[in-house]
Amino acid sequence: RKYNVGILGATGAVGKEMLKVLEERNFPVENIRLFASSRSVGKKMLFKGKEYEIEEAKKGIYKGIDILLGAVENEQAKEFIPSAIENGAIVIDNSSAYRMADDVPLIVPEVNPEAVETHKGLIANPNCATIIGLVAVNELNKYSEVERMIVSTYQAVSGAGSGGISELDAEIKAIAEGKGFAMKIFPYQIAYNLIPQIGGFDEKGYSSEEMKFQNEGRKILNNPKLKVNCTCIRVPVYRSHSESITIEFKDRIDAEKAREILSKAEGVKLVDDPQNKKYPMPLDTSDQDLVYVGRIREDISNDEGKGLTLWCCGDQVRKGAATNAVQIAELLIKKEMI
Ligand code: 11C
Repeated sequence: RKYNVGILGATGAVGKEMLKVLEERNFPVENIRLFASSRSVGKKMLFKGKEYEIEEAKKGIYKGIDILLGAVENEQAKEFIPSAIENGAIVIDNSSAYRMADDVPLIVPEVNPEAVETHKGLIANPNCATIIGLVAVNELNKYSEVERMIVSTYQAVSGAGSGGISELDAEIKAIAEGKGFAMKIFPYQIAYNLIPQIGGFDEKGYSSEEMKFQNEGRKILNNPKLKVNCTCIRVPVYRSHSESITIEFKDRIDAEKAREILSKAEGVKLVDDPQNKKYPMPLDTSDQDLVYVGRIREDISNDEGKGLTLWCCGDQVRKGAATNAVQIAELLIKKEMI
């Protein structure tokens, strides 16, 4: 059987990648419909060599769509998704609008595929840094429960959409030419800089992006006691997010055991031979789906031998967003839920 698929926000960085991933993975598509804002109406996008015209996203026009992949901001997600569900579509939404709702499963297919069985028309795709970090720790968590994580993220400009990529490019060019430039997406110059802010800050001084790792991590790992202290940094890298993660486990674990586990973990590529300069780097993980994990070492500040530190990188646009969403759609088919 083939399916009628829609992409809401088809012209953005994630929407474009969703179309590419559907084609690459040979997803059983009967027909595809592409939705975007009125600005893009009439433009065309290619899918398997055929041109498809972009339609304006509106309420009430989703009849006949089996699966709608959402790649719009929260505001548009809230405006259009209820209507798509009413029209009979199963929606897989990449925004954060519904992630923490009780009746909406939040899924990383390598981690909690069973959660898909509880869906009521809407499934949420987690935050990109959370997906990448959880793919890295998932199998270790099965060996011994993760109790606490200290995470620092190094997030690519693509996390802010295609505008983030063009802003970095424009700044590098303007600086090389000795010209001035204006910031639109980021609050400060991102070229040759780091910005320790992604999202707004709460009363304790944590940014919204930083709290997603704990909140979404608790839901995905089904561990309401999980503690995560996260610092999120925007870095001048195009599209792979990187993370330094120090993990505190329930039981003792050593680096060798962790390497053995991660060498077989789904969705992971172990790249861990620092003596020979082999470790994950964001350029190496861009434009593919695996999360690379390396620099695995015992946490020398954990006297009980229950701590590990690792470094991981993953393509934010793909595994952190588009691929994860398409994998959820594949899960629906595999489980005969559509
Ligand atoms: C960023 N991770 O890098 C953000 C963008 O929760 O899906 C995605 C925010 C989210 O800016």
